Amino acid sequence: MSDVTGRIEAELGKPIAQADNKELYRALLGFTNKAAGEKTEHDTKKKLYYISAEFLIGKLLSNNLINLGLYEEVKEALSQSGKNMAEIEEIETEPSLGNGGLGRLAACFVDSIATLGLPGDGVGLNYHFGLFKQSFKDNVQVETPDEWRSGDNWLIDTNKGYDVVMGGKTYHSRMYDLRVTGYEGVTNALHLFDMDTVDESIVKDGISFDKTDIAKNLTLFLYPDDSDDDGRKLRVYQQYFMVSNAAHLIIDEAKAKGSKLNDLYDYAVIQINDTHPTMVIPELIRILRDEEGIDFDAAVEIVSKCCAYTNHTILAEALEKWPIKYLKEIVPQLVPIIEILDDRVRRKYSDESVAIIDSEDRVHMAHIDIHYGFSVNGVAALHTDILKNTELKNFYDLYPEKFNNKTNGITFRRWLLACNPELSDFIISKIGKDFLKHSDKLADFEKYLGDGAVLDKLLEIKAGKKRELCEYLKETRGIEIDPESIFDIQSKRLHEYKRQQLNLLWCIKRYQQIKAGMKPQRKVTVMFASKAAPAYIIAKDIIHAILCLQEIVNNDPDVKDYLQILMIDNYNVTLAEKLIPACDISEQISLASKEASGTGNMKYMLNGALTLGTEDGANVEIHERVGDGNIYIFGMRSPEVIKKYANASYVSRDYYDKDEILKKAVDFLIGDEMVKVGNEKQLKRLYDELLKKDWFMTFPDFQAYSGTREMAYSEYENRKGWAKKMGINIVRAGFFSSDRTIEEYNRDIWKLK
Ligand code: 26V
Repeated sequence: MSDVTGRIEAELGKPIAQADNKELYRALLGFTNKAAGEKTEHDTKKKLYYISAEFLIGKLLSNNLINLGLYEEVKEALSQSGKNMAEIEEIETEPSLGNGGLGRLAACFVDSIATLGLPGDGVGLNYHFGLFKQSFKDNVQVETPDEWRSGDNWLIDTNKGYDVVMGGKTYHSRMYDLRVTGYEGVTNALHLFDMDTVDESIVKDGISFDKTDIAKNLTLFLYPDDSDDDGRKLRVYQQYFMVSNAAHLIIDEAKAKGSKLNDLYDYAVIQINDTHPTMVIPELIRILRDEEGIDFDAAVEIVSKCCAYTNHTILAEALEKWPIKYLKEIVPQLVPIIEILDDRVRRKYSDESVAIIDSEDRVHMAHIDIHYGFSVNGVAALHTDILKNTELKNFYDLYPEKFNNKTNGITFRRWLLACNPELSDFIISKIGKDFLKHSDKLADFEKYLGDGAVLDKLLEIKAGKKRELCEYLKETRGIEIDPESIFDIQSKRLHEYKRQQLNLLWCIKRYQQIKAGMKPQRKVTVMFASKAAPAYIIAKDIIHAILCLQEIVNNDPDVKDYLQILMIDNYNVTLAEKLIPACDISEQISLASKEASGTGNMKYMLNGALTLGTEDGANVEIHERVGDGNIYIFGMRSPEVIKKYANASYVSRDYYDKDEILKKAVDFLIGDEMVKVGNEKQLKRLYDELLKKDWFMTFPDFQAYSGTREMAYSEYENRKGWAKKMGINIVRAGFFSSDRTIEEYNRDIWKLK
C-alpha cells in the first residue's frame, strides 16, 4: 500500500474501495489540509497582508493537490480502488467570494505569493453565500443564494476573534482560515472574518433580507445591493468589520514578533486592494493612538509607511465616496481622524480636487489611500498612464514617486496545468516543467512552432477541449452545440463598458444576413457568460436581449447550420475552467481606456485562443507581444475616446443614421420578433439607451468590429496558419504569469525577504 493510500485511509477509517465519493471528498479534504499544514513556515520579520473584500478562489481540491505535488499519486491511489477523481471533484462546491477580475486577481496573487515562498497572508470576509447564483427564467436573470458552505468545506475555525465596535454596539468576530498552498512552495493563510450571530434564515424571496439587522446579516452576501441607503450602509459595516479585524491581527502578529509598533513598517506591509479596505488607514492610526499610546503625528507616519494602494478602475461611478453621515453613524471613532487627515491635506494643498472630504460632505476613499499610503499602482501599462495623465493627474503632480505600474497576471497552475492538462502535458513533453515556475521559459516552446506535427497537435488538443465543453454543457445544462463550429466567447461581468451589447449587435446583424441568404462558410457558436449586478438595470436589459435573441436564433431552422447563440448561466471559476481551454476567439471588446487590465484576456491567450479586442487594458501589452498578425485589434484608441468625452462631441444617432446595417440591427431590438419573446419595456429601454446616449460608444466601433471579426473567421479556415497563431499566443503568454507580477510587487513595494 502506498503512503498516500495509507494516509487517505487513515482519514477515512476504512479502505478506499468501501467509501462513497462524499466520504472520499471529506477524507481528501482532511488529508490535503494536513499535507498543506506541514508546509506552513516562516518566522520572517516582515509580512505582507493583502486585504481584499474579494477572493474568488474557485474549487480547491485539485488545485491544492497539484500545488502540493500530490495530485497524480492521489488520482492513482483512487483509481486502484476503482474510484474516479473527476467525480469526487464534482462534489466540491465553489466558494464564490468575488465578483470578477478583482477577486480572481487576489486569488491568483495569494497562489503566487505562496509559490514564491513569500510571507504573505490574505485578509477578507467569510461571506456565507458569496455572490448570488444565476439562473434564467422567461429570458431574465434570476438570483438565488449560493450555499457554497453547505457540506464539507475548507474553512478552519481558528477560535480567534476580536471585538469590533460599530454603530455604538460591540460585535465579536471569528476568524476562519483557508490554507493557501504554493506550487512547490510554502503554505500561507487566507484569513476570513465572520460573526457567530449571522443568520442565514433571514434570507427570503431570492436574495432579499433585512439590510438593517447587522448582527444577523453582516457577512451573508458579497456586496449586497447598494441601490438604497441601507444597502450602502451595510457595505460600510462590512468594510469596517474587515479592516478593524485586519488591523488587530496585524498589530498582534507584529507584537508577537517583538515590534514596539513605532517600527510597525518593519513587520507589516499592507496592500489595499481597491478602496474597499481603505478604512484600515484611519483604523490603524486610531488603534496606535488610543490603544497603544503613540502620538497622532507619529501614528500617521508609521501607518503611511505600511500602506500601499492598488487602483482597479477609472470609472468614476466605481470610485467610492462615502457620505460622512454614514461614517458618523457607523464608525464615529474614525470621523475625527479622517477630519484631521483632510485638514492636513487642505493646509498643504489649495487644490480642492485632492481633498479628502468634498464640499458635499463625502469622503473620497481613494484620496485617503493616495495621501496616506506610500505607493499607488495601476494594473496595466495603459491604465497606469491614464491614472498619471488624466484621472489622478492632480495627485501624480504631487507625488510622482508613489505611482507605479504592475501589469496583472494569472496563475499558470490553475489556468493551464489544472484546466488544460492536455496542453500542459504537450508543452512539458517538449520543454520540461520549468515554465510552470519560471514563466519566461515558455518562450522555449517557440522553436517547435515550425514543426507541422506540433501545429497539428495544437489543433487536436483544441478540438478535444471543444468536444469536452460540448459534453459538459450537454450534461449540466442540456445544451447541444456543434464542436466543428468556431467557438467565439465573451465571458466576464456584464457591464456597459465591456460592451456585450456590441457583440449582441453583431449577432443580430449576422442573423439578419443569414436570413437574407448570405450564408457564411462555417457555423459560429457565440457564447456569452456573465452575471449582472442585481440592481444594474441596463446590464439586466442586455442579458434579456441576448436571451431573447438566443431563443429566436436557436429555433430558426434557416440559421441552425450557421449560427448559434448561447447565454450560459452562472458564470464562475469552475465554468471558466471549461470555457477557456475550448475557446477559439476571445472577445475583449471594452471601450478603449475603460478596462483597467482584464485578466480573462490572458487566460484565453495562454490556452491558445486568439484575441478579438480593442487597444485597451492589458490587450495593449498582449498586442505588443504577439504582433499584428496574431491578434485582431479594432476600433478607436484611447486618446480619441478620451477626447470625445472631454469635448462631449459624441452623438450616437449620427452613426445610426449613416449606417444602414447598424440601423437595422439596432431596430431589431424593438422589432416584432424580439417583442414576441421578450419584454417590450426592457427592450425599448436598451434601444433608447443606445440611440439617445450610448455612453460607451458602441456605434462608432461597430463597423471596424464587424470587419475585423469576419476577417478572423476567414483566417480561421487556414488551419495551419491558425495553429501557428495559437502557438505564438501560448508561447508569448509567459509575461502574464502572476508570479512575474508578484515578483514586481515584492521588488518595488513590499520588499519582503
Ligand atoms: C465596479 C463597479 C461597481 C459600481 C458600478 C460600476 C462599477 C464598475 C466597475 C467596477 C469594477 C471595480 C473594480 C474591478 O473589479 N476592477 C477590475 O479589476 C481587474 C483586476 O485588476 C481588472 O483586470 C479589470 O480590468 C477591472 O475592471
